[in-house]
Amino acid sequence: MSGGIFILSGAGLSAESGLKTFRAEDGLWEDHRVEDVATPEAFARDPELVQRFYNMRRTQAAKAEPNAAHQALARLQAEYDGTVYLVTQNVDDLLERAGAQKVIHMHGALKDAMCAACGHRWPAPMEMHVTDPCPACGTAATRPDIVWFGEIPYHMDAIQTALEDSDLFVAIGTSGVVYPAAGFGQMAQQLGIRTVELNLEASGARFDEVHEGPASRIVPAWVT
Ligand code: BJW
Repeated sequence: MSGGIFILSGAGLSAESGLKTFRAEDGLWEDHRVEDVATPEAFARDPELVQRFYNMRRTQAAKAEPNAAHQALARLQAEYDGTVYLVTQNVDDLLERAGAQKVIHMHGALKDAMCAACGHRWPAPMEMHVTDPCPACGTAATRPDIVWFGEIPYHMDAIQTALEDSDLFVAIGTSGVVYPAAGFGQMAQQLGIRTVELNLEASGARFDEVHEGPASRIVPAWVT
């Protein structure tokens, strides 16, 4: 046992910063389910619609401020006498803006653009369009650097290593329906790691300990 703490966060962490979750009743975007917008097929079918979705999300995320839960996690990472791995499914940068370091963004980041033709990445402008040329190869195949359904999440090797280096797994504000992240808790249990869920409402998955309530209240309370 190394004493590492593995924290997996989801949309519930940023909900009180004003960023919508995906599967709440109000989680639809212009009547689209996330599965209909966040797929390579959706991008191929209607790239401008998908770009508008992410342009809107990028603007919202830039205006949002970290909440008490982001701040508590950054404080925990700075003060804990061991490694706190922050693995997030969120594409906002609110953990970093709260002072967190080395955040592992397994589903990509709104602040980055990617060329679908050559894979080059660069900082995304606030408004992206499919006609924008890639600065490296010149092809007009610009897309947000986001992991869509059917694509392989980022940093899976680092995530596995972090899990193996931890003896506490904490899931915060995630519904636990999207794989592979949904399987991390079970992987932790198989490794003999204690599991904790902090969520507005329990997800129903098996955890050793569950705390219900808004992240801005229960995360600082748990960290203390
Ligand atoms: C609060 C709160 C407050 C609210 N305080 N809490 C069948 C079986 C198994 C797998 C599959 C399958 N069919 C298809 C798959 C694969 C698929 C998948 O899992 N689909 C499921 C829907 C079934 N997965 C994939 O395709 C992934 N890739 C993959 O599997 O590749 C294969 C592979 C993997 C590994 C190695 C090798 C190969 C890719 C998934 C990409 C997900 N992308 C999205 C969108 C892009 C990002 C973006 O635009 O932001 O990521 S989908 C969306 O869901 C987003 C999120 O990151 C993700 C998770 O959602 P999250 O964060 O849990 O949010 P919600 O809304 O669901 O839940 C909010 C939670 O917050 C709730 O619990 C609330 O209670 C709580 N809450 N307010 C505290 N104030």
